Amino acid sequence: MIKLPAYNKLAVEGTYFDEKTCRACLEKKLSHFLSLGCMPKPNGFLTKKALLKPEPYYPLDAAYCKNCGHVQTIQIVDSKTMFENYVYVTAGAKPMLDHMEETAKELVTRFKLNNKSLVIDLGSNDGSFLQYFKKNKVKVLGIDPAKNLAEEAERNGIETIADLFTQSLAQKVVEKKGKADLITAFNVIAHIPTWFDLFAGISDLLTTKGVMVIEFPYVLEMLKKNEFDTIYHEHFSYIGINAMNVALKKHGLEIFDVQFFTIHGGSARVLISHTNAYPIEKAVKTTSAKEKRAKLTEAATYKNFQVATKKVKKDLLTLLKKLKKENKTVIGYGACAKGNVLLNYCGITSELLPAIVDSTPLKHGLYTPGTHIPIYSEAELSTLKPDYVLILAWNFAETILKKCEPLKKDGVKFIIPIPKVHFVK
Ligand code: DWN
Repeated sequence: MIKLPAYNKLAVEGTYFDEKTCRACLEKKLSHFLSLGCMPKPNGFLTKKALLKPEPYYPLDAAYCKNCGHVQTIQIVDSKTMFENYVYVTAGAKPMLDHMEETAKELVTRFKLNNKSLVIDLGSNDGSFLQYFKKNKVKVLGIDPAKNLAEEAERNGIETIADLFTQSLAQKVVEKKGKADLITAFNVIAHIPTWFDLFAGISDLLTTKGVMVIEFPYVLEMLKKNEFDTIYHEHFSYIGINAMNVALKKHGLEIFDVQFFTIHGGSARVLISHTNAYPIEKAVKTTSAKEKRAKLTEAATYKNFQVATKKVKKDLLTLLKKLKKENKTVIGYGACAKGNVLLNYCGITSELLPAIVDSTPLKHGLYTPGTHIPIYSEAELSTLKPDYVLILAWNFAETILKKCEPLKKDGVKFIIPIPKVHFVK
């Protein structure tokens, strides 16, 4: 039985339930290792009017499975509540678009996709990823629960089903469109709580030699780099290949290749097929052995994570309070889900961080969930006259710093909060 810290019940307004079963192996051997307190929806950006209304809060705790080493959140918030109207837009981050374009080219070549092939993207967002396949004359279909983004994708010429992916939806797609030669799911699988329904659907939807390509922030990177702010209610799972294979094998699927990328703080990309459809690449064996050495099923592996998380909170608050006392202005860069987790966990409001700039037009004029910090366009950064910039989207620090070269030359200093609070040299 998991013993959770008592929460201030008054803060907890949202509806959720505590998951006691491992998402990957279905064993009831979860062990709690992190509490981040009560959180609003990570992408629950607010209009000015909505600031006056109560916001649903949910406790946020993480656990690992003592049986298979899978890492997951304990509290499960209803997917529709979180994803139905979504303001995270793939096109908001150019490095992600470049990464997707590169990936589409590689997959079209590797699997000889052509105008007879069907590619389906799960969590297709605004259709950005599928555009690159469409350019290669491949047939495409998007599936995403966010109605607002599905409409945007349709406007971009990408046929999209606005719904959550389930096995029954997969079967309807097979009837209408046939089976898929390639299914992609980039930064999506962590957002799907029902892995068994998901992988049953994939098994039905893939052709005999069909391939599913899943990309996700890699659990060993998260633990190594203390990326606690990537733990939030949208991310039900924090994924390694050994635990994922446990779930896949129950549906006659397996991982036959794995690659690693620096995007999103360190991501893994796995290629999945029906069992024995492709030879298992050496990278799968070496990665599996690395995960075994990481002892993901043992308490000792997680014991420093909460300590390091508390240290980021203490150091960041000390620094921001010191700068405020010195009448220095600190502006945030990147109105992102991980930034909202960090700000809510630390209790940082517009008193210490008066504004945040972001490249996503959908977010301009909105306010951050829980902390109510106003969001401006990147072009307004200089008019906000920062002495310091706190890079909340630290996973894109390189791109952001390039954009801020002129400010850097004017003496503006840059702070990155993860893995520990530090200044950019
Ligand atoms: O899994 C998820 C990841 C992939 O994306 C989703 N659950 C939600 C979202 O998480 P996030 O909001 O933390 O993601 P990003 O992509 O790290 O957010 C970056 C934010 O920074 C975006 O709002 C765009 C913004 N940005 C910017 O203002 N200037 C990004 C770049 C590259 C820039 O130059």
